[in-house]
Amino acid sequence: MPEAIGYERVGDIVILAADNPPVNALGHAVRQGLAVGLDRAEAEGARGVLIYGTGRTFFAGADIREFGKPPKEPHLPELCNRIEASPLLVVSALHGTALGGGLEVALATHYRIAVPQAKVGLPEVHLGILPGAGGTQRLPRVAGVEAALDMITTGRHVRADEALRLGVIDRVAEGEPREIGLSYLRELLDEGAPRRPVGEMPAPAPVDFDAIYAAVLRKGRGQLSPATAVRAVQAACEAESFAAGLKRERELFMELMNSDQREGLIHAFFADRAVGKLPELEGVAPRPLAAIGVIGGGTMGAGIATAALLSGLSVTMLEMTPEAAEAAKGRIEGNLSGALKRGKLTAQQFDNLTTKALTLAIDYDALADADLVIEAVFEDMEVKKQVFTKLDAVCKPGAVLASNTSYLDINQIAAVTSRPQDVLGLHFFSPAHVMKLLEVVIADQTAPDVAATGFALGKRLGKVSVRAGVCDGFIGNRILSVYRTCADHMILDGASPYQIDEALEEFGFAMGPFAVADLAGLDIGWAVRKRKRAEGLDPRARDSAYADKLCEAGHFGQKTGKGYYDYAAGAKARVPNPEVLPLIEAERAQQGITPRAFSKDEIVRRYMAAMVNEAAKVVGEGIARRPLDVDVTLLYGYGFPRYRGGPLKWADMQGLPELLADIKRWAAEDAYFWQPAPLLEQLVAEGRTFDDLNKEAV
Ligand code: TC6
Repeated sequence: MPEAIGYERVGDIVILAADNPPVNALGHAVRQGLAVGLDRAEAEGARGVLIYGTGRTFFAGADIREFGKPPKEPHLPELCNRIEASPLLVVSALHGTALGGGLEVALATHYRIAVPQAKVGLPEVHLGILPGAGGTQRLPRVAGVEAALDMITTGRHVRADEALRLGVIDRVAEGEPREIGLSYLRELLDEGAPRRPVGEMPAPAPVDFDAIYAAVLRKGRGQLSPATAVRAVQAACEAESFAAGLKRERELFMELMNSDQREGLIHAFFADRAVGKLPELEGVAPRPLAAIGVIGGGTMGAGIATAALLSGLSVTMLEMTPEAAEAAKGRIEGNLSGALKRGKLTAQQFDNLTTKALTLAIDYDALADADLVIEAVFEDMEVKKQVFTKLDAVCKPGAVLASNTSYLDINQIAAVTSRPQDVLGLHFFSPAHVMKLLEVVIADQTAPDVAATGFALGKRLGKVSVRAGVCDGFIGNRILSVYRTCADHMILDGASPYQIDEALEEFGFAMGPFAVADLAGLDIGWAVRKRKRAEGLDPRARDSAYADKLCEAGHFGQKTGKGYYDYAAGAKARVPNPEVLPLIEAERAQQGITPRAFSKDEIVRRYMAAMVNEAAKVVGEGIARRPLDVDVTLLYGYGFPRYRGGPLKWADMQGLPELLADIKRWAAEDAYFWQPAPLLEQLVAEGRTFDDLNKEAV
């Protein structure tokens, strides 16, 4: 008997206990252990079998690391059918997270009991697949089509009380899974309860699956797995038998299993977990964090303060005047009232956060006791230097001093203090209490425990933290500025902002770059352009002034009601602003450019090649440690479609030689912009991929 499943006999009951840390994934040894255990229980004349998991959870799903490798028997669907067909009474006892294949095993048992804290779900769609071990056939039979479609297409985790209401489980009880499972099974045996195979239950009545399929497909913005799962649930209702439904589920599952989207989503799953693992910080304890200071209460500072308050930190908000401090408090209250409305905060908690945990101040001395201070003041080096000089004078020894700058050189900022080892960048994304990404920017002299404190803060705030090195724009904004420039070049050469947005939204971006610019505020890009021109542009760089003219006319995007789009009818009903194309045409005429047509395919290819090429430079220079750090940055901060895995995973799947060939071809038109990244050239020459680099770095 493989060790992954323990076999224990208690009277006429056999207990099969999974022991496969950390999450009892249903890998080969576990599946085999369950099958062998069941055979033995039947051969030894037991009357009932209890399945549960030791450690922190019931089975959290199939072992994702086995995907893409040759499958080994017993396969999970057959195992589920085997469990269901057992002549013994089989019960599962759930705790932790019974997810994916884990819930499918539970649905194959005849009765299910769970502890109140347990959660169940079929999150396979987030991995680009669908529940392929009978979940799409069994769940609608126990919970009804509507609930099954909701759980399967959203992948959401359902708490035990709701699962009980929906009929997914049969009972909720306090206690250890082994004990509650045993007493439930004993009770069922004593009362002579029958086996209850879900596969023998009647098929549910069909609904309008075509309409649901279309709605789910639209909502998924190109992601196929949720919509394909609808077709599998349809088979539960319409196939001529349970077995025929299972067969259809299998076919649809295999279609998804062999898709690029599955590869992209599973890459994203592991990249999420790898990004915070930094060998250089292993074993380094972060500094204590209880009270933080935030300087500047604009949108960004208020968002950071909100996130910190929600995580239980006390916050001192420093502003220039009492009026500005009150305005900052108003912004924080506005942010928190969202959590209040959604029921995430009680009125009492809201009051505590805004009165007790938040302190307003206009004097730097108020920051004397802060463990960590984040400045979110105006994006100007001189202003930042003044702030850090003052912080150096008042903050206690060992306090971490952080800048939320999105572009500026943290080394220069650190140099004005007497303690550069305590300084780092913490680059949040707006709105900071909502956006998941945090770039932890490590400067030349940042001490390891200061870096560890940056990551600890990110974890506490529920962020996905990525380590970045110092350069103009760090990982995300540096890459953004290059692909945005590529979009600007396409506009000069003949594409329209609307065509570009449409092509990229079809590719899967949440919003196209021009819609994003309108949302962020066109004044931001304007300020960056002015700064770069003041620093001196390379004479070979193409520049254009049409976007400046839009700003000069007072059009800053959504906040002024007009930008690339006109928002008179609301943010969602964006319509092209008629002033934009004439400005572009005038610019082309002035630069002597004859516009040409761009296909959507060319737009995507150029935009993505610019992104990948700069990303390769960012990795090659060590600004990002691994390609996966870039992928995670773009996924969480820049609306990159998760089902494509991130730009460098996408590049691997496209083929690096083809991408490099495109870049070299375009270099003939603009050798300055299209300079191939040395790392990309190296990988192509060696026949390797970005993912090879990820694997070597782990
Ligand atoms: C499926 O079931 C398909 C069935 C059909 C078949 C026909 N496999 O997230 P954490 C690892 S699809 C392998 O940090 P948490 C994870 O990589 C599956 N490994 O912990 C990490 O490893 P590391 C459906 C897995 O407490 C460690 O476990 N199920 C798997 O924050 C700890 O993970 C899902 O999609 C796995 N299935 O969250 C559930 N799961 O330490 C996916 C985790 O080496 N998992 N690992 O980095 C989760 O959502 C979460 O892991 C969690 C625990 C909620 C279970």
